[in-house]
Amino acid sequence: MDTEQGVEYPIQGKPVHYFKELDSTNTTAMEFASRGAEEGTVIRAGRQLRGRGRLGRVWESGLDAGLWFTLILRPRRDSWFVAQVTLLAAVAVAETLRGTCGVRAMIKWPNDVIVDGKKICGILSEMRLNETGTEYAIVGIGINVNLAQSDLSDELKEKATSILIESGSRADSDLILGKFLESFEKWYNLWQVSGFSRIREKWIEYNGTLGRPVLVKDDDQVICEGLATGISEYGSLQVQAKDGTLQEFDFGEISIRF
Ligand code: BT5
Repeated sequence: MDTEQGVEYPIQGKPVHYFKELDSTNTTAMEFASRGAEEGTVIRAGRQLRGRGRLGRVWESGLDAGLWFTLILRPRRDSWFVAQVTLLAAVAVAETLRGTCGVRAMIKWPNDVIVDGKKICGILSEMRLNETGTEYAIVGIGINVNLAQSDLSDELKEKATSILIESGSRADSDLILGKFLESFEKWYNLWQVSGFSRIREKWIEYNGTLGRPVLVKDDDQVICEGLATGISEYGSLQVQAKDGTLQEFDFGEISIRF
């Protein structure tokens, strides 16, 4: 995959646009991408006034103590496969937190990275299609870096954590971003050239989902209760339902609750 010039789809070394404050790095990244920003461009904010999760949920990021950023991609693969970028990004975040911060990060399907059941990172991917396929995809990532327990809202106190809380020491967000981009570039190149299978293997190694009882929800309605048993070749979650059937769920707007 490496060429003499470097990797085929370079992600590192591209512009990182830093803003002290934004509504949402995903919104600004979409504006940059629509105006032609190159693949690998990063939009980063010190804090976000309207950080977004999925389904219009709020992502708390009003403090300058996290790493809130969005990466712009121009994938060559069929748009059908682009949803896999969320799983790929989760693998790169888990690898980075383990390797750089000594935090035992696990992946909760599809878009969370957790430590001992508490969320340390959330991922929100969005894409724009055109007549020929994917015009661009953006991957928004929020990592709680130096948030103290007292920085968390009452709603999050029991269900969120940070690198500071887990490791007991402050971490360097610039270093984490650099290591993430290095890891992401490696997995992204593999994915573009040879598909999802190696990422799936790594996802399984880092996952904190399989073997656990899950409630699968679609738009806050529970649609299945059972045991998470596997992840398909495509990346969907396989669940052994209580009624004995084996069911598969695509990323869509599905979330699971342990
Ligand atoms: C996500 O949504 O987890 C995706 C979060 C993506 C955030 C990044 S930050 C940079 C970029 N710009 C944006 O505007 N967004 C992206 P979801 O799976 O829907 O989870 C949302 C839920 O996570 C909320 O309802 C809370 O329960 C919880 N939550 C909110 N803020 C959190 C935080 N800082 N840490 C941990 N959990 C949080």
